[in-house]
Amino acid sequence: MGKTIAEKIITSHLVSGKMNLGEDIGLRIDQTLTQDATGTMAYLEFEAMGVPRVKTERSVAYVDHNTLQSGFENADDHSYIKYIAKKHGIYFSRPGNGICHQLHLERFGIPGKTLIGSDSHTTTGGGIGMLSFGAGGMDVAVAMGGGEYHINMPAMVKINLIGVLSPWVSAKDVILAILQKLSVKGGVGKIIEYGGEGVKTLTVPERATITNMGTELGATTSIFPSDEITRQFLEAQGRGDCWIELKPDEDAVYDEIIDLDLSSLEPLAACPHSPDAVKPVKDLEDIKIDQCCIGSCTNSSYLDMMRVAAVLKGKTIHPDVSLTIGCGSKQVYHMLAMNGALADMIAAGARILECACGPCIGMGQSPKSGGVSLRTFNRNFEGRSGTADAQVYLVSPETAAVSALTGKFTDPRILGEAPEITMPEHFLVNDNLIVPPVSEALMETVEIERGPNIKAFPTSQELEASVEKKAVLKVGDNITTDHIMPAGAKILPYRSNIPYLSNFCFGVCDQSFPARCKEQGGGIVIGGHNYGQGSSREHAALVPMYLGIKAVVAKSYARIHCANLANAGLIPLQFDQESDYDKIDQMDDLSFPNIRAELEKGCAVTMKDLTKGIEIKLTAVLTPRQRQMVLAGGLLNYTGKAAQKSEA
Ligand code: MIC
Ligand code: SF4
Repeated sequence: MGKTIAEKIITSHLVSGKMNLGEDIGLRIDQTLTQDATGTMAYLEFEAMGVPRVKTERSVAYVDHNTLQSGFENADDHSYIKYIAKKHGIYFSRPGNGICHQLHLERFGIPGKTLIGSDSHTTTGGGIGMLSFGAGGMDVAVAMGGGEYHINMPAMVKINLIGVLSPWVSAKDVILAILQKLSVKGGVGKIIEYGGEGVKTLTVPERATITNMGTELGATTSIFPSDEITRQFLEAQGRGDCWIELKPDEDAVYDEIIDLDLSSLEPLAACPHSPDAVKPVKDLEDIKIDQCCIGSCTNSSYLDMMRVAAVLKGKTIHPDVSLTIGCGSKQVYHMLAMNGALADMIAAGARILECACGPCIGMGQSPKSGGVSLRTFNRNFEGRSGTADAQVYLVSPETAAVSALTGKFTDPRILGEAPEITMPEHFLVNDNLIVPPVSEALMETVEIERGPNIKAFPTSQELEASVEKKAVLKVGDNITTDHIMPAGAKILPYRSNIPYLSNFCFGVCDQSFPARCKEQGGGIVIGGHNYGQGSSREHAALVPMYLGIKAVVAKSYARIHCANLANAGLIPLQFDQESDYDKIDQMDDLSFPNIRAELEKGCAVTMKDLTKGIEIKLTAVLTPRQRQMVLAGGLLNYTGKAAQKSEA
């Protein structure tokens, strides 16, 4: 039987398990990436493993998230990461160089290789034919140490692209159309592979916009073939020698095939507060706007920026709109500066930001109270912009640029003929902000600097025979990691300080949550469907663990968060009967009388609601390996135990 592209890469990287749908498989990881907001914790975990030099083919530490230095904290983290990189054979991308995913595509990504990154949008690498996954920091630490990365073998879905995009309709509209069709849960447990004639009409950065937001579909990852267009992109980056061709076998079998006619698409917008609340831009045209933000790992390529500059050229932004633009990389920024496009943006009145995540993660540029903000980003979760009641819409760069001129939602097709913008034959390559690893002899001499903000990561204990706790919080469907552990300029600087971060846990839903956990000595969280969607931040598991949360009981989970819970030693439990969710109220007394023995046996878990006097059956959403991890109190304890066993 023929193989899909993803199956081919999995086959060549399979270390353990069988490629049967839903089964736990372990993959060899060729490359890793970290960013600074998750990286500090990942490197603290890596240090705890005691591996002198990373065992991957390439590991890169980027600094792109916490770049607003309004105190010593972020600068301390950057410095720590710089020294860690030097000591352990890791490439270090300095602040100012750009956003990890854009940079990885430009400078390091290789078709056919595996990549995991401590950031959920690592899936961007699928645009260049990499099998790339977002993962928790602990998983990345293990991969850097040469360990396998575990996933459940996903289903294979093909999106068959037909036709060509109409003028002013862009790759962002393609993925928004898919989100409209499939929803934020539509990709769970699936790898989405793009194929069909339409693939040839999309450049690598456009493909990367689509694979980037595969994360918003909940997909395990997304991937495009590696073809002539991929080769041209790599050659233009001076890396043509890494190209290989990758395509599915003629007789590859997919679990599902979805046809998408590119020529039928129109400019779209995801409305507040979910990436799948998608409507045509033309239906929103009465809405006045306050802000437009262009950039982020979704839409900050050279092509995106040139299109924006063409719209802005010779015009002035609307008097009521603030327009910010942040390029994805120094390469893009530099090229715009050289060819005059940057001057067109500045002249039109754009506020140019440094090459970093910036407003996408609430690092500045929060909109005014109740403000309407059009963003070319990938997430519009409530409060993520830093303004609790802001109305954030996700759109293409073309829609954002033209709307910044008119002051209201505007379909870019009103502009008439679209400018002809082509991919450059050669990108401007200057890697002077990438610090390569040093020699083994030098590595040994490196002393790591640790600022006072860097605290040791919290440790967890082995699981006890039984657990009795209160349901300290009950939440609904689609709870994001931004709800559980908010980000933003005020909190992000404390990513390496779990005790401080714990004061903000679940702040978006209920500000009294941390205090209640302290009063009650921890507890259990009750959730709905797709619990933990969004970011890969393991802080959304480590912080609840620090507050004494023992388990989450939900209707279903998002993949990365579910793995992060297990890594932290928390038990992700799922209702066998969804209607049981309605029977539990916040502050009910819950008991799990045989939890340890049940997990050891791998059987159903019994929960008693002592307040209601009822018994509820649950399933632990854990692979056999994860069950052992949870019993040991998390991945680090488990890895330590496994090491002790092999020494004995
Ligand atoms: C995000 O887009 O939410 C982030 C910030 O990039 C996160 C990582 C983090 O929380 O540091 C992600 O997507 O994984
Ligand atoms: Fe950065 Fe935003 Fe991309 Fe996350 S989604 S990596 S915050 S640009």
